[in-house]
Amino acid sequence: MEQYLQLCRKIMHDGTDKGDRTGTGTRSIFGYQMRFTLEDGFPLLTTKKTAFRLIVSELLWFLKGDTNVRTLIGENNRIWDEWAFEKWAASEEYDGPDMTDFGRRAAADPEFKQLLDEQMDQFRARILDDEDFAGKYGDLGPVYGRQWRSWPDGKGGTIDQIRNVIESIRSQPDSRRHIVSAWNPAEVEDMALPPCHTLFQFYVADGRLSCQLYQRSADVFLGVPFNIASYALLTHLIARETGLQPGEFIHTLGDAHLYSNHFDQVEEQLSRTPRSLPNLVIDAGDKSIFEMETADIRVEGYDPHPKIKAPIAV
Ligand code: THF
Repeated sequence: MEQYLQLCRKIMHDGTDKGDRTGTGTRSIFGYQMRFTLEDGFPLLTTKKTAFRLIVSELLWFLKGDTNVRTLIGENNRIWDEWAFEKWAASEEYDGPDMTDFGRRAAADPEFKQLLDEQMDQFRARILDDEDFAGKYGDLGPVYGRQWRSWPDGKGGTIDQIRNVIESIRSQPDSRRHIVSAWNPAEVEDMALPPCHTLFQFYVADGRLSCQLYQRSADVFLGVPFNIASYALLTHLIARETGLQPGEFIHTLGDAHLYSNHFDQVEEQLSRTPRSLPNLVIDAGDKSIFEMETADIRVEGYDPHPKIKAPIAV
Protein backbone atom coordinates (compact mmCIF):
# COMPACT_ATOMS: atom_id res chain seq x y z
CA MET A 1 0.00 0.00 0.00
CA GLU A 2 3.08 2.23 -0.30
CA GLN A 3 1.56 3.31 -3.66
CA TYR A 4 -1.38 4.89 -1.87
CA LEU A 5 0.89 6.88 0.46
CA GLN A 6 2.92 7.88 -2.61
CA LEU A 7 -0.25 9.26 -4.18
CA CYS A 8 -1.08 11.28 -1.02
CA ARG A 9 2.47 12.68 -0.98
CA LYS A 10 2.32 13.61 -4.65
CA ILE A 11 -0.96 15.49 -4.28
CA MET A 12 0.28 17.34 -1.19
CA HIS A 13 3.52 18.39 -2.95
CA ASP A 14 2.59 18.80 -6.61
CA GLY A 15 -1.19 19.35 -6.52
CA THR A 16 -3.08 22.50 -7.51
CA ASP A 17 -5.47 24.12 -5.06
CA LYS A 18 -8.91 24.34 -6.65
CA GLY A 19 -12.51 25.06 -5.73
CA ASP A 20 -15.02 22.23 -6.13
CA ARG A 21 -18.74 21.48 -6.27
CA THR A 22 -19.00 20.96 -2.51
CA GLY A 23 -17.34 24.30 -1.67
CA THR A 24 -14.81 22.62 0.63
CA GLY A 25 -11.71 23.27 -1.47
CA THR A 26 -9.33 20.60 -2.74
CA ARG A 27 -5.75 20.03 -3.82
CA SER A 28 -5.62 17.81 -6.88
CA ILE A 29 -3.67 16.20 -9.68
CA PHE A 30 -5.09 14.76 -12.91
CA GLY A 31 -4.27 11.24 -14.09
CA TYR A 32 -2.60 8.65 -11.84
CA GLN A 33 -2.32 4.88 -11.80
CA MET A 34 -1.74 2.28 -9.07
CA ARG A 35 -1.31 -1.50 -9.53
CA PHE A 36 -2.08 -4.09 -6.86
CA THR A 37 -1.01 -7.72 -7.29
CA LEU A 38 -3.77 -9.56 -5.46
CA GLU A 39 -1.56 -12.57 -4.75
CA ASP A 40 0.56 -10.38 -2.45
CA GLY A 41 -2.34 -9.99 0.01
CA PHE A 42 -5.63 -8.14 0.12
CA PRO A 43 -5.12 -4.37 -0.46
CA LEU A 44 -6.91 -3.01 2.60
CA LEU A 45 -5.18 0.06 3.99
CA THR A 46 -3.06 -0.68 7.09
CA THR A 47 -2.04 2.92 7.89
CA LYS A 48 -5.54 3.56 9.23
CA LYS A 49 -8.31 1.20 10.29
CA THR A 50 -10.69 0.85 7.32
CA ALA A 51 -14.18 -0.58 7.80
CA PHE A 52 -14.07 -3.65 5.54
CA ARG A 53 -17.60 -4.69 6.55
CA LEU A 54 -19.00 -1.49 5.02
CA ILE A 55 -17.07 -2.09 1.80
CA VAL A 56 -18.50 -5.62 1.48
CA SER A 57 -22.02 -4.49 2.23
CA GLU A 58 -21.83 -1.69 -0.37
CA LEU A 59 -20.40 -3.95 -3.10
CA LEU A 60 -23.02 -6.68 -2.55
CA TRP A 61 -25.69 -3.95 -2.66
CA PHE A 62 -24.41 -2.85 -6.09
CA LEU A 63 -24.24 -6.46 -7.28
CA LYS A 64 -27.85 -7.12 -6.28
CA GLY A 65 -28.93 -4.16 -8.41
CA ASP A 66 -30.21 -2.31 -5.37
CA THR A 67 -30.24 1.52 -5.36
CA ASN A 68 -32.15 2.14 -2.12
CA VAL A 69 -30.25 3.11 1.05
CA ARG A 70 -32.79 1.19 3.15
CA THR A 71 -30.81 -2.03 2.65
CA LEU A 72 -27.56 -0.34 3.72
CA ILE A 73 -29.12 1.36 6.74
CA GLY A 74 -30.55 -2.04 7.74
CA GLU A 75 -26.95 -3.30 7.83
CA ASN A 76 -25.83 -0.28 9.82
CA ASN A 77 -24.00 1.10 6.80
CA ARG A 78 -24.38 4.87 6.60
CA ILE A 79 -21.96 5.77 3.83
CA TRP A 80 -24.68 6.72 1.30
CA ASP A 81 -27.16 8.44 3.68
CA GLU A 82 -26.17 12.03 2.95
CA TRP A 83 -27.17 11.71 -0.71
CA ALA A 84 -30.63 10.37 0.10
CA PHE A 85 -31.09 12.85 2.94
CA GLU A 86 -30.20 15.72 0.60
CA LYS A 87 -33.17 14.80 -1.62
CA TRP A 88 -35.52 14.48 1.37
CA ALA A 89 -34.44 17.78 2.95
CA ALA A 90 -35.01 19.59 -0.36
CA SER A 91 -38.48 18.08 -0.89
CA GLU A 92 -41.90 19.70 -0.43
CA GLU A 93 -42.82 17.23 2.29
CA TYR A 94 -39.87 18.00 4.55
CA ASP A 95 -40.87 20.34 7.38
CA GLY A 96 -37.84 20.27 9.70
CA PRO A 97 -35.20 23.01 10.11
CA ASP A 98 -33.63 24.37 6.94
CA MET A 99 -30.89 22.03 5.72
CA THR A 100 -29.68 23.94 2.66
CA ASP A 101 -25.97 23.34 2.08
CA PHE A 102 -25.82 21.08 5.16
CA GLY A 103 -22.42 19.54 4.47
CA ARG A 104 -20.53 22.81 4.49
CA ARG A 105 -22.54 24.30 7.36
CA ALA A 106 -22.02 21.24 9.58
CA ALA A 107 -18.27 21.43 9.01
CA ALA A 108 -18.21 25.09 10.12
CA ASP A 109 -20.76 25.08 12.95
CA PRO A 110 -20.93 22.43 15.71
CA GLU A 111 -24.40 23.56 16.80
CA PHE A 112 -25.76 23.07 13.30
CA LYS A 113 -23.92 19.74 13.10
CA GLN A 114 -25.92 18.54 16.11
CA LEU A 115 -29.19 19.63 14.49
CA LEU A 116 -28.19 17.80 11.31
CA ASP A 117 -27.31 14.63 13.21
CA GLU A 118 -30.77 14.64 14.85
CA GLN A 119 -32.49 15.10 11.49
CA MET A 120 -30.37 12.35 9.94
CA ASP A 121 -31.21 9.96 12.80
CA GLN A 122 -34.92 10.66 12.31
CA PHE A 123 -34.54 10.17 8.57
CA ARG A 124 -32.81 6.79 9.04
CA ALA A 125 -35.44 5.62 11.53
CA ARG A 126 -38.24 6.57 9.15
CA ILE A 127 -36.52 4.85 6.19
CA LEU A 128 -36.44 1.63 8.23
CA ASP A 129 -40.00 1.94 9.64
CA ASP A 130 -41.95 3.24 6.69
CA GLU A 131 -41.76 1.33 3.43
CA ASP A 132 -43.54 3.97 1.33
CA PHE A 133 -41.27 6.68 2.65
CA ALA A 134 -38.23 4.51 1.91
CA GLY A 135 -39.49 3.87 -1.61
CA LYS A 136 -39.77 7.57 -2.22
CA TYR A 137 -36.81 9.04 -0.37
CA GLY A 138 -34.39 6.13 0.15
CA ASP A 139 -33.81 5.65 -3.54
CA LEU A 140 -30.74 7.31 -5.04
CA GLY A 141 -32.00 7.14 -8.60
CA PRO A 142 -30.41 5.10 -11.41
CA VAL A 143 -26.98 4.77 -9.70
CA TYR A 144 -24.49 1.87 -9.83
CA GLY A 145 -26.82 -1.03 -9.03
CA ARG A 146 -29.26 0.00 -11.72
CA GLN A 147 -26.67 0.56 -14.46
CA TRP A 148 -24.69 -2.61 -13.62
CA ARG A 149 -27.69 -4.96 -13.55
CA SER A 150 -30.43 -3.26 -15.60
CA TRP A 151 -29.16 -0.59 -17.96
CA PRO A 152 -32.20 0.50 -20.01
CA ASP A 153 -31.62 -0.71 -23.57
CA GLY A 154 -33.79 1.93 -25.21
CA LYS A 155 -36.16 -0.75 -26.57
CA GLY A 156 -38.17 -1.28 -23.39
CA GLY A 157 -35.82 -3.94 -21.97
CA THR A 158 -32.71 -3.88 -19.82
CA ILE A 159 -29.11 -5.11 -20.03
CA ASP A 160 -27.49 -7.07 -17.18
CA GLN A 161 -23.88 -5.99 -17.61
CA ILE A 162 -22.59 -8.13 -14.72
CA ARG A 163 -24.14 -11.40 -15.95
CA ASN A 164 -22.99 -10.55 -19.47
CA VAL A 165 -19.41 -9.86 -18.44
CA ILE A 166 -19.24 -13.10 -16.41
CA GLU A 167 -20.55 -14.98 -19.46
CA SER A 168 -18.08 -13.31 -21.82
CA ILE A 169 -15.12 -14.00 -19.48
CA ARG A 170 -16.16 -17.68 -19.40
CA SER A 171 -16.83 -18.11 -23.11
CA GLN A 172 -14.30 -15.74 -24.70
CA PRO A 173 -11.57 -15.08 -22.15
CA ASP A 174 -9.33 -13.33 -24.71
CA SER A 175 -11.98 -10.77 -25.59
CA ARG A 176 -11.10 -7.09 -25.26
CA ARG A 177 -14.69 -6.16 -24.56
CA HIS A 178 -15.11 -7.30 -20.93
CA ILE A 179 -16.49 -3.91 -19.96
CA VAL A 180 -19.01 -2.63 -17.43
CA SER A 181 -19.99 1.05 -17.55
CA ALA A 182 -21.85 2.91 -14.83
CA TRP A 183 -21.77 6.16 -16.80
CA ASN A 184 -25.07 6.40 -18.65
CA PRO A 185 -25.26 9.91 -20.15
CA ALA A 186 -29.02 9.63 -20.62
CA GLU A 187 -29.55 9.10 -16.87
CA VAL A 188 -26.76 11.02 -15.13
CA GLU A 189 -29.17 13.89 -14.44
CA ASP A 190 -31.50 11.62 -12.43
CA MET A 191 -28.77 10.20 -10.17
CA ALA A 192 -28.25 11.50 -6.62
CA LEU A 193 -24.53 11.53 -7.51
CA PRO A 194 -23.04 10.78 -10.94
CA PRO A 195 -20.84 7.67 -10.74
CA CYS A 196 -17.26 8.29 -9.55
CA HIS A 197 -16.12 4.83 -10.60
CA THR A 198 -17.17 5.20 -14.16
CA LEU A 199 -16.06 2.12 -16.08
CA PHE A 200 -14.15 -1.12 -15.50
CA GLN A 201 -12.64 -3.76 -17.75
CA PHE A 202 -11.49 -7.32 -17.12
CA TYR A 203 -8.53 -9.08 -18.74
CA VAL A 204 -7.63 -12.78 -18.67
CA ALA A 205 -4.09 -14.15 -19.06
CA ASP A 206 -2.35 -17.28 -17.72
CA GLY A 207 -5.47 -18.34 -15.83
CA ARG A 208 -5.62 -15.02 -13.98
CA LEU A 209 -8.30 -12.36 -14.01
CA SER A 210 -7.27 -8.72 -13.80
CA CYS A 211 -9.47 -5.66 -13.51
CA GLN A 212 -8.84 -2.04 -14.37
CA LEU A 213 -11.06 0.76 -13.11
CA TYR A 214 -11.31 4.26 -14.50
CA GLN A 215 -12.37 6.56 -11.66
CA ARG A 216 -13.24 10.08 -12.84
CA SER A 217 -13.17 11.68 -9.40
CA ALA A 218 -11.31 10.35 -6.38
CA ASP A 219 -11.66 11.55 -2.77
CA VAL A 220 -8.23 10.23 -1.89
CA PHE A 221 -8.44 10.26 1.91
CA LEU A 222 -11.97 8.89 2.52
CA GLY A 223 -13.11 7.28 -0.72
CA VAL A 224 -10.03 5.74 -2.34
CA PRO A 225 -9.22 3.24 0.47
CA PHE A 226 -12.83 2.01 0.08
CA ASN A 227 -12.63 2.00 -3.73
CA ILE A 228 -9.36 -0.01 -3.85
CA ALA A 229 -10.70 -2.67 -1.47
CA SER A 230 -14.08 -2.75 -3.20
CA TYR A 231 -12.68 -3.41 -6.69
CA ALA A 232 -10.04 -5.82 -5.36
CA LEU A 233 -12.93 -7.74 -3.77
CA LEU A 234 -14.96 -7.53 -7.00
CA THR A 235 -11.98 -9.01 -8.90
CA HIS A 236 -11.79 -11.89 -6.38
CA LEU A 237 -15.55 -12.48 -6.65
CA ILE A 238 -15.66 -12.48 -10.46
CA ALA A 239 -12.56 -14.73 -10.56
CA ARG A 240 -14.30 -17.18 -8.23
CA GLU A 241 -17.40 -17.08 -10.44
CA THR A 242 -15.40 -17.77 -13.61
CA GLY A 243 -12.94 -20.36 -12.26
CA LEU A 244 -9.88 -18.09 -12.53
CA GLN A 245 -7.23 -16.91 -10.07
CA PRO A 246 -7.24 -13.22 -9.13
CA GLY A 247 -4.51 -11.30 -10.98
CA GLU A 248 -4.01 -7.55 -10.66
CA PHE A 249 -6.26 -4.65 -9.79
CA ILE A 250 -5.23 -1.56 -11.73
CA HIS A 251 -6.66 1.70 -10.43
CA THR A 252 -6.63 4.62 -12.85
CA LEU A 253 -7.68 7.99 -11.46
CA GLY A 254 -8.89 11.18 -13.20
CA ASP A 255 -9.25 14.11 -10.77
CA ALA A 256 -7.41 12.78 -7.71
CA HIS A 257 -7.99 15.19 -4.84
CA LEU A 258 -7.46 15.72 -1.15
CA TYR A 259 -10.09 17.91 0.53
CA SER A 260 -8.50 20.79 2.41
CA ASN A 261 -10.20 19.67 5.64
CA HIS A 262 -8.36 16.31 5.35
CA PHE A 263 -4.79 17.68 5.16
CA ASP A 264 -3.94 17.15 8.86
CA GLN A 265 -5.30 13.61 8.73
CA VAL A 266 -3.21 12.91 5.63
CA GLU A 267 -0.03 14.12 7.37
CA GLU A 268 -0.85 11.90 10.36
CA GLN A 269 -1.24 8.94 8.03
CA LEU A 270 1.97 9.69 6.15
CA SER A 271 3.86 9.50 9.44
CA ARG A 272 2.80 5.85 9.88
CA THR A 273 4.58 2.74 8.58
CA PRO A 274 2.53 0.27 6.49
CA ARG A 275 2.06 -3.22 7.94
CA SER A 276 1.62 -6.58 6.23
CA LEU A 277 -1.60 -7.05 4.26
CA PRO A 278 -4.51 -9.21 5.47
CA ASN A 279 -5.96 -12.18 3.57
CA LEU A 280 -9.42 -12.35 2.08
CA VAL A 281 -11.72 -15.20 3.13
CA ILE A 282 -14.89 -15.92 1.15
CA ASP A 283 -16.99 -18.39 3.10
CA ALA A 284 -20.05 -18.61 0.86
CA GLY A 285 -20.36 -22.30 -0.05
CA ASP A 286 -21.89 -22.55 -3.49
CA LYS A 287 -23.72 -19.21 -3.38
CA SER A 288 -23.37 -17.07 -6.50
CA ILE A 289 -22.16 -13.49 -6.17
CA PHE A 290 -25.78 -12.36 -6.41
CA GLU A 291 -26.75 -14.36 -3.32
CA MET A 292 -23.85 -13.63 -0.99
CA GLU A 293 -24.30 -11.75 2.26
CA THR A 294 -21.98 -9.44 4.13
CA ALA A 295 -21.24 -12.09 6.78
CA ASP A 296 -19.93 -14.49 4.08
CA ILE A 297 -16.86 -12.36 3.41
CA ARG A 298 -14.12 -11.30 5.82
CA VAL A 299 -10.44 -10.51 6.14
CA GLU A 300 -8.00 -12.36 8.36
CA GLY A 301 -4.77 -11.04 9.82
CA TYR A 302 -5.78 -7.37 9.58
CA ASP A 303 -3.71 -5.37 12.07
CA PRO A 304 -4.05 -1.69 11.09
CA HIS A 305 -3.00 1.54 12.76
CA PRO A 306 -5.95 3.25 14.52
CA LYS A 307 -8.82 4.90 12.72
CA ILE A 308 -8.46 8.56 11.61
CA LYS A 309 -11.69 10.55 11.56
CA ALA A 310 -12.49 13.00 8.76
CA PRO A 311 -15.66 14.77 7.57
CA ILE A 312 -17.24 13.65 4.27
CA ALA A 313 -17.86 16.33 1.63
CA VAL A 314 -21.43 16.30 0.26
N1 THF B 1 -18.49 11.52 -1.88
C1 THF B 1 -17.32 11.93 -1.39
N2 THF B 1 -17.12 13.23 -1.12
N3 THF B 1 -16.30 11.07 -1.17
C2 THF B 1 -16.47 9.73 -1.44
O1 THF B 1 -15.52 8.97 -1.21
C3 THF B 1 -17.69 9.27 -1.94
N4 THF B 1 -17.92 7.92 -2.25
C4 THF B 1 -19.26 7.41 -2.12
C5 THF B 1 -20.18 8.43 -2.58
N5 THF B 1 -19.89 9.74 -2.53
C6 THF B 1 -18.70 10.19 -2.13
C7 THF B 1 -19.55 7.05 -0.68
N6 THF B 1 -18.45 6.38 -0.06
C8 THF B 1 -17.10 7.16 3.82
C9 THF B 1 -16.43 6.27 3.01
C10 THF B 1 -16.87 6.03 1.71
C11 THF B 1 -18.01 6.66 1.24
C12 THF B 1 -18.68 7.55 2.06
C13 THF B 1 -18.23 7.80 3.35
C14 THF B 1 -16.65 7.46 5.22
O2 THF B 1 -17.14 8.38 5.85
N7 THF B 1 -15.73 6.70 5.80
C15 THF B 1 -15.19 6.93 7.12
C16 THF B 1 -16.08 6.37 8.22
C17 THF B 1 -16.52 4.96 7.97
C18 THF B 1 -17.16 4.38 9.24
O3 THF B 1 -18.32 4.66 9.52
O4 THF B 1 -16.41 3.63 9.92
C19 THF B 1 -13.79 6.34 7.21
O5 THF B 1 -13.08 6.74 8.12
O6 THF B 1 -13.41 5.54 6.35
C20 THF B 1 -16.94 7.19 -2.99
O7 THF B 1 -17.28 6.09 -3.68
